Amino acid sequence: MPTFPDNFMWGAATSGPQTEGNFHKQHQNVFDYWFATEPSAFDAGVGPDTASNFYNDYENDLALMEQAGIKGLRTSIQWTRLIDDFETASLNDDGVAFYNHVIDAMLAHHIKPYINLHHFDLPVELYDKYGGWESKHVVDLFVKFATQCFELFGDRVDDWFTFNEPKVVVDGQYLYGWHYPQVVDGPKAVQVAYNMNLASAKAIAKFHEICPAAEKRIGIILNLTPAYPASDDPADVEAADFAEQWSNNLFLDPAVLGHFPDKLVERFTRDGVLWDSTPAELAIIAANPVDYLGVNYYHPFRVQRPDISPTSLQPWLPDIYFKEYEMPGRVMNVDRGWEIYPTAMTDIANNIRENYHNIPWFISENGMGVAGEERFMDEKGIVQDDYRIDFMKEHLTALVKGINAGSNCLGYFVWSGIDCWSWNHAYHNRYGLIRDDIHTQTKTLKKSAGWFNELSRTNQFEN
Ligand code: BGP
Repeated sequence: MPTFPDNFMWGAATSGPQTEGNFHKQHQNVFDYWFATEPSAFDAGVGPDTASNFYNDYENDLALMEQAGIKGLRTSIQWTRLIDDFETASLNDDGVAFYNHVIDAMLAHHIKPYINLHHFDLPVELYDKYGGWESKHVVDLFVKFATQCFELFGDRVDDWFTFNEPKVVVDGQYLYGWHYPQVVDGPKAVQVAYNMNLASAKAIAKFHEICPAAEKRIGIILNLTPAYPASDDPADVEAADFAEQWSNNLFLDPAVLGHFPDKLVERFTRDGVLWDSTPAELAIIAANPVDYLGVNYYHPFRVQRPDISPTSLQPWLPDIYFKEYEMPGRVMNVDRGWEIYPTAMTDIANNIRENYHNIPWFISENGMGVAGEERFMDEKGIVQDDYRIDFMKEHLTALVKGINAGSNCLGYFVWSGIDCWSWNHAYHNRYGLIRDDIHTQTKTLKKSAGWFNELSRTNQFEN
């Protein structure tokens, strides 16, 4: 029977922009603005304005999470809610009161808060004025916002994260046009990656000044997608090696080891796209590694050699070095379009143990998004989501292998506690242990919530 260490943290993850709704929010983030100007970019024209109504319903939502055995909740503070003036980081009273209440309510429900500071939600004003993460001024504004968070909530919150999936910001907002501002520019994306690494290190430095106690810890959340070559042909292996560096090590190495991967720096230098950096900034990155890591894992990255020659693609894009590969026979989550490959959990655990000082880490997101869950409701209205339970079992079985081999994994946070708004896909795919009927804002525990509660109580499950 898969069994987890004592004190293993059984949690759930979500984010401010995906749950709160925009009630009383002063500013728009890039998604709010995009929805206001182009609602058709979102599934069924549903935007983040109401989301899961967490702003109004957090007491009830947290009570249900407690019933689901969720002992830790990872959510985020929205920059656009907490701050009135981004230049001075002056506070918004309603925002401060809201996050104070939420944190107090989590503690009252025996749910440990894990607070993240950025979940894709750049204030649109900072894009309009400065180009967002292209700008080092925005790096410093983020640090001012982070400082306010540590000072306001650091007394009650022990566990912090600077960014959720900064690589998705690089890819989605600056490289492939998935997310607003839909910039498609390789060299800018490279600079954005550097700036976000710098912002994380600078915020970590501030955190340790403001919250020096040993039980206070800060990390970064990375979506690690292990890159597997399509074959053992050297050209495929080399492509996978680049994909691993670009997709994973670009943030993992500076966060944990304090420096960027040499191979990547060499390639960017050769291609004339290396970021603008200073020795003083690189020293800040070197001096401020994370205390621990959050790892979001959903799917692997299958890679083959590129079919374009490096010189033919102008302007520069990283795709000159690799191409995604659809492995025949792969198991798919058809609704989300992602391969299901639990073994990668073991590979991630081993990689962190062997190559990253066996740093403490969590699975900070893992979950199964399914469309049309009404189909699976029983006569009492309970979603019988056995597929979600099976998904968690398979991934946890692979994770426990890594833990038994010595990996220092401290917990598992399922995505998500409650069905929430998912960027372009809005409410199409549901991930929650708790169902949200978005028409009535009624919340109901799914079958998986009962299973999770048992897991969290016993630290083990029957396979
Ligand atoms: C991660 C994000 C989450 C969440 C999840 C599910 O990348 O951190 O915010 O959305 O993916 O993905 P999606 O919502 O695109 O189905």
